[in-house]
Formats: sequence, structure tokens, C-alpha cells
Amino acid sequence: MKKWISLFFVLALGQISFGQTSNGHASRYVFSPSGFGIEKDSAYLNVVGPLIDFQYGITDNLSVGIGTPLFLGVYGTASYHAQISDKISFKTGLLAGVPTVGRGTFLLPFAVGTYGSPDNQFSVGVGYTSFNNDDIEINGAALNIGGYHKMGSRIGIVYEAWYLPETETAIITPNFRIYTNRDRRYWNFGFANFAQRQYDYEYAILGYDINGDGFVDTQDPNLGGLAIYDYNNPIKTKGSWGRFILPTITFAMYL
Ligand SMILES: [Ca+2]
Repeated sequence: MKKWISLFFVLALGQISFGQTSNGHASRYVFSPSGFGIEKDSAYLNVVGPLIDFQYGITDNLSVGIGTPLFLGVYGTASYHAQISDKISFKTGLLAGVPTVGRGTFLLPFAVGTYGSPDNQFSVGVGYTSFNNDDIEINGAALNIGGYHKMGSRIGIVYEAWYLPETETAIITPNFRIYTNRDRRYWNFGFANFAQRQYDYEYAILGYDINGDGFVDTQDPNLGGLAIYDYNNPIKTKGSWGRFILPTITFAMYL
């Protein structure tokens, strides 16, 4: 993954071009970014449920942001974006955060490439999530795709999907996006489908406890008694997808 990210860096730095244009809310799907950026001095607030995020364009190629997930922590972001060719845009950045209470760090370096125009675009992104505190350490790749397709002057379809290979978790969220002119808000109405691979475990039978002292007395099931399993050696058997679906309303508001 790190190799890929450095490769993207090299590709981007080698082909910097200016004159990035964007219209509408082209730089962001629901949560994930696109390769398009926001213009200099442009700012917006992105509200995804309990996650509140503020982004500001320092120059036409550099953006910074600050955000909080559920007020459990606070993070800062910095990203660089460039238009590489007529149809290809690129963004790379870092999200780094700390919890509000206790010690720990959260890091998410990411890179995303986008094909298309602000009105009709598709992105592929890679990231590496790293969460560490005194108790937990979670590290792993994060792969995502996203897209936006304009359907009318005030409506479009926006979607994104994530896959975290480490935990075999997938998130898919399709939405309608509606623009309200008066308050300059981009509303996303849709649902989020969370799916995680889960496994059933089987345990080998060690034997049967006839006198109820917790120890195996016999291997013969015909003698009665309680089955004692080898809980220390579970055998992973078939997998299935555990899933749940939530309706979602999110919005971005330009300031
Ligand atoms: Ca016994």
C-alpha cells in the first residue's frame, strides 16, 4: 500500500497543473473525497450524521480541514489536488486525529484519482487507516470508490463504497443529491449498507462428563452425560455476511 501511495505522489508531482475548476460540490461524495478540490477561499461544512467536518481552500491546490466524529475526538486534514489531464484529477492528503479523552492517534493517509467532469465523475481511492491507543491497535488498508452523476440542475446521484480487507468489512451508500439554492446546501438522501464477513465456529467434542464435575469421563455418547467441547481449538467453518442497513441524510453547506 505504501508503495502505491508513493507512486501516486510521484505521478502527481510530475504533472502538476494549475487552473483547477470546480462547480457544485464536486470535491466530496458522502464522506470520501474526489480528485477535485475546492477553490481558494472556498469553505464548506460537511455533516455526515455525528461526523462534522470543515474544509477550507488555502490556495487553488491546497485545502485544510478540521473535524470531529461524535465529539469523541478531533482531527485535522491537509490535502493537495491537481488536474492531471482533461479528464483526470488527483488528490492526496492526510487525516490525523486524537481522541478527546485519553491517549491515542488516528492516521489516514489517502490518495484518490478521479475520471470525468465535476458533473459526471468516478473515483478510485486508497488509504491506510491506523488507530492506536493504550488498548487497541488497528491498522489496515482502506479501498474505496465513489461517483457523482448529474441528472438535472438541482439533482444527481451520488454513491460511495468502502472495503476494509483487514476486517472484511464493506460499506455501500447510494444517495440522491439535491441542491437547495437558498442556503447553498447539498443534501444526500440515501442509505448505508454495512456488511461484515462473519464466521461460524465448530468445536471438536472431547468427550462426556457423566458425574457433573466438569471433567471428561468417557468418549462413549451412549453412556449419557454432558458433552465437553474443546473450546481452546475452535475450527473456523463457513463464512456469511452479517449486515445492517441505515437510512442516511447528510449535507454539505458552503459558507
Ligand atoms: Ca466427570
